[in-house]
Amino acid sequence: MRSLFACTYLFCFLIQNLEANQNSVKLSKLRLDSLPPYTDVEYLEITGLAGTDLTGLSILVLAEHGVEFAPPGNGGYVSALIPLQGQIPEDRSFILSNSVFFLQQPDQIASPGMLDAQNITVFLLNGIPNVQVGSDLDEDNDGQLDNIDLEIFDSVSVMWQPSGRRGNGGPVYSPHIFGPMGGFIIFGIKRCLDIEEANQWSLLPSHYMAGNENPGELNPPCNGTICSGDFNLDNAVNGEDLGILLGAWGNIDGPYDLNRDGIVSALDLNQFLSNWETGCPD
Ligand SMILES: [Ca+2]
Ligand SMILES: [Ca+2]
Ligand SMILES: [Ca+2]
Ligand SMILES: [Ca+2]
Repeated sequence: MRSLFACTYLFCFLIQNLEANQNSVKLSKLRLDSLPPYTDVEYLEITGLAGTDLTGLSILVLAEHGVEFAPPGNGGYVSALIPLQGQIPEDRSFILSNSVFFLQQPDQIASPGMLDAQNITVFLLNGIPNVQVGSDLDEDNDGQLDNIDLEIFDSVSVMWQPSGRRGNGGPVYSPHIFGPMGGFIIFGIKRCLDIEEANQWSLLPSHYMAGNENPGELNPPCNGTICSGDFNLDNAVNGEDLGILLGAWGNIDGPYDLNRDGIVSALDLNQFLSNWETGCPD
């Protein structure tokens, strides 16, 4: 064990600056709609390092404009522009919602404008663009925003119908697209924080209710059964896993952030070392 402790100290000097910073901020949950009875619930959750000041960032939501009967649908309409206020709380989960939200107090009250049964795009931006709600940022509906420069920290599109389809089928504007799901309405999505590289999202349940989802808490790992520290899934925690952890040093989130504080640092190395001999539970 002595060599392991030596290893701990060796890497202590590598402790990352844990100061909150806006580069860590990203979208983590979108609740667009719900089956009855809570059909008005809509919220958007943002995560990042605890204490990060959100001043100067904004949420921009683009949706469709009614139903156009000639393809391609009419997308790119601004349905919400929300300058963010406050900071990422200790639980690393900042919730923006309209006031009907009841599972958890919102950190900021505003309507996210994520219209039901449409193709929408949600941007997390650095800065607050000079656009108005209701204006069309893609007049030729070619899927490219016209004459606007956005500094995009993060984005995701929820595609209900394939773009170009007659009726609702407007273009979307993020490279990260969830859906379509064969015409089924997508009520909400949550990000897989543990497989960050792939920018993966998974489906939220269609009913908004306690026990179905966890607004105000970090998303559970999508990989589920990985035991803490067995990164290569060979049922042992050993040197190979250590190499993987060190290779991810300083990463924001991802599967190697064992204590889920948002960054891969000496705290995770400590946890890894304490699991070294214990291995995976049966
Ligand atoms: Ca365009
Ligand atoms: Ca348009
Ligand atoms: Ca392993
Ligand atoms: Ca960590």
